[in-house]
Amino acid sequence: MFSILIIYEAENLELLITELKASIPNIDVHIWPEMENPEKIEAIVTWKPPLGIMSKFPNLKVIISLGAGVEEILRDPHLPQNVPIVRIVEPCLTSRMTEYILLAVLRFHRQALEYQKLQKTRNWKPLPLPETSSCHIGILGLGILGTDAAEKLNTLGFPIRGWSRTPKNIDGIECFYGREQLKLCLSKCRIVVCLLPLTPETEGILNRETFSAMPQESYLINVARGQHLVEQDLLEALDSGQLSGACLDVFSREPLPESHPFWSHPQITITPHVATQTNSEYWTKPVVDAIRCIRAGVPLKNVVNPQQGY
Ligand code: NDP
Ligand code: OXD
Repeated sequence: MFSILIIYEAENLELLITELKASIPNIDVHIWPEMENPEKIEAIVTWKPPLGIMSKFPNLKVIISLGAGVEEILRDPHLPQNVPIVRIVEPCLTSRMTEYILLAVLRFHRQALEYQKLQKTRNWKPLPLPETSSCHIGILGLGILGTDAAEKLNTLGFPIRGWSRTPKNIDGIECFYGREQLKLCLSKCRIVVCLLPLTPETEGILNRETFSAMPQESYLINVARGQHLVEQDLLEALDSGQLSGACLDVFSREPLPESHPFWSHPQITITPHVATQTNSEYWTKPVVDAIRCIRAGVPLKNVVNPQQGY
């Protein structure tokens, strides 16, 4: 018997459990904190586990993250060193993220907020149409999510600049890499989308210096993590006109406190960490694949590198 422990508070885990049992022979599935013997647990399926928990399972063979971002797993100082961590990579997670980014980009590009204001005052006032071919978009993070968004935006005619840690070569995308090339990458970008993992290198990367490397009145979309953004620097950049607006899906404190100035800021659009999401229906395949690989002793896919932090 191969024992799996799910450490995640979600509704509808029943579907995942039923499908795991139907897809993999000889498994039993426990839901934290109900579990008889931690020594039996060989796989953990989780999202934001409590600190210190991973050290309790001496026979653990794999940790499967239900989130694409794994910083909440890696922050545990007692994380076992030799247990591989795999993270969810799933077509629906990717396409929903791209939908969100397209919505945020087009809302800004096609002046939706301006027209909303004009409508409120019954003002029939056509604005000059923006030129798509000269609206550069910068995508910070050219991984699974960033590459898909970059390619889809590019097919709409936007020139795309992408930034990653290591060099990349992607058809139609102008690629930059490393800290030295960040400012160069940003220098033409009227819209910047953050799709980086949260690591010690990327924390606070959306700051005053970054904003001032962008053209005046540019637009920020942060769909990665709240801790990428220096909040005060954003407020100042909006006040000074360096940025003309921001669309934020993630925040350093979630839920965003009611008293937070972002809520009522006229140039900030807020959504509650929903740029993309998956649920039980979509988790089964990646979780089953990872458990099958571990049991068969074949290489896992989408393995996290704890040293790199993603
Ligand atoms: P990937 O691991 O596939 O891609 C990460 C990208 O970031 C890679 O291109 C990597 O470079 C680049 N990168 C990492 N560190 C640096 C650095 N120091 N400097 C420059 N580039 C760097 O991640 P995903 O695309 O799957 O996901 C990205 C993030 O999106 C997640 O970590 C998560 O935080 C966030 N997310 C948000 C969601 C939401 O609903 N708001 C939902 C899902 C994810 P290289 O290619 O060279 O390795
Ligand atoms: C993720 C998220 O990382 O939902 O998957 O934020």
